[in-house]
Amino acid sequence: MNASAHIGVTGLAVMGRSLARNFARHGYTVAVHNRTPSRTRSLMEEFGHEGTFVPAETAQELVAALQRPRRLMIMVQAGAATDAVIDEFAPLLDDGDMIIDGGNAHFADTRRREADLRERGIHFVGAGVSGGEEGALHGPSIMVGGSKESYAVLGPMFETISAQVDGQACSTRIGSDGAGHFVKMVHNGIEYADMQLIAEAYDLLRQVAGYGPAEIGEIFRAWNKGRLESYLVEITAEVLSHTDPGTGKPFVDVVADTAGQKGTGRWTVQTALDLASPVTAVAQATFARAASGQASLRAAYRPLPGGVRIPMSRSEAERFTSQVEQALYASKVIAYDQGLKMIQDAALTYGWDIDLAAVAGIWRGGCIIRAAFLDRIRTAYAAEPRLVSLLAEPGFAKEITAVQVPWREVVAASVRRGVPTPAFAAALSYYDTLRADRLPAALLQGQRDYFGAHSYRRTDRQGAFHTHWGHPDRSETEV
Ligand code: NBP
Repeated sequence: MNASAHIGVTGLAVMGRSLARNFARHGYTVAVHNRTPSRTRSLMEEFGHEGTFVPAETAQELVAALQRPRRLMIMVQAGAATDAVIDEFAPLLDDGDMIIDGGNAHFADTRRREADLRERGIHFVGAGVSGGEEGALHGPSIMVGGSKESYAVLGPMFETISAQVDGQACSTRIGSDGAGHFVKMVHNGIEYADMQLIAEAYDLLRQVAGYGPAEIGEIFRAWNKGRLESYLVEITAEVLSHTDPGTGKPFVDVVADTAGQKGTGRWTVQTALDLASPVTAVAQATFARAASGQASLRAAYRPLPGGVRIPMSRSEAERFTSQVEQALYASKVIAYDQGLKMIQDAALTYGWDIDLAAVAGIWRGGCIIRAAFLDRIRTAYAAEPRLVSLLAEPGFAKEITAVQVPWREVVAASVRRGVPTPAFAAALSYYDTLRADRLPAALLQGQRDYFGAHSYRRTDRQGAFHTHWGHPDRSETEV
């Protein structure tokens, strides 16, 4: 076989097939392969005319079709399937060849695979690909982890097929080994938080302000013209405006209210616990999905009393709507800030040199959390790469200052009326935790010292101390 292909793609389900077509539509010759050959044949039959494809029935054929250094992209199920495919292909490759895992791998797996393949002279690149099927076909956001050498070869290809915003490609090298998959994981965690915040805003507008789904759809449509402009707000308006054709009811009222998840939100929260990164909005969003699925628990709680229901006048509802917009914006800034801080924490732990301006830049297009305000986040980190928080940037600080009253009133209203707002409340509480002069963590330290002699530090002297709680004089010693 002629080694003519610029890249090979193995795994031609929804994502692999769309990415392969995207490469081919941009003029690359793409060798295509799938464990079950019927998928390869159907790709050729349906889309073979879109560009230059080289179909391969076996791993050997696929490898033989690739130009050197070989670029092989794996788009299979994350986990054991990815290991199986690596085990099959790695022995067929040579020094300097590249395996790119474009699946949703856990970053720790990517670190392990990269270290293993580096020993064997192969570049292993963990590329987080966001945007689902549409993104993969028309321009995803690509978060790449791997060696600089491999990005020098792959970067131009990824930057060609990725989404483009203001003339900039939504693909970048995030850092070495698992950095790309880590950032993709946090992207998905932020996605969970953003979706939950939007869902809570809808619930408030419905249950507190008394609007119907179609009216709320219009409200989201209007919000999408302002600072909340984003893909998620846009699709929310569409979903809320949709009427179920079978029943004539609002679509949102015929959908079972138990939310699913594929696990990347959970990974974000699990990893955040390891890093001691307080991504509380992501955690609440993940737990909110879990709570929605607790059928027997919900049945047990359902008869219990809640808050008060007070109907709102039209003008009160309009005022409340404006407050919800402000509270949603503030909470969203906090959720993104938490995610970006988690990336900074991981960068320190794993030795990644991550440019957050570049991360915000590539999230502006092609991915689910694309939003107008990411451009401001990008600008903030470009001006000050070591920015500790978005709220340390004057523009965001000014906005958060301006929404204090509505933000608090919305959370207070939700508590009074008994409408659950776990993510709104978590975001506000996080804000108040970090701005507090003194935290009750001092009391926690006292408790820990009391029952476990864990010791504490003092505000007025250096050193660690323990109080002898069991002694009548409760004397203190330095430990
Ligand atoms: P799936 O995650 O559904 O995986 C199906 C593919 O994996 C098929 O090509 C299948 O081959 C192959 N495969 C499996 Br399963 N086990 C294999 C094995 N042991 N050896 C070789 N091939 C094997 O595909 P997808 O939804 O296209 O997603 C691909 C990757 O992209 C996943 O990691 C996913 O998490 C990630 N991702 C998906 C989305 C999305 O919106 N779907 C978005 C972003 C990222 P077969 O045809 O022979 O069964």
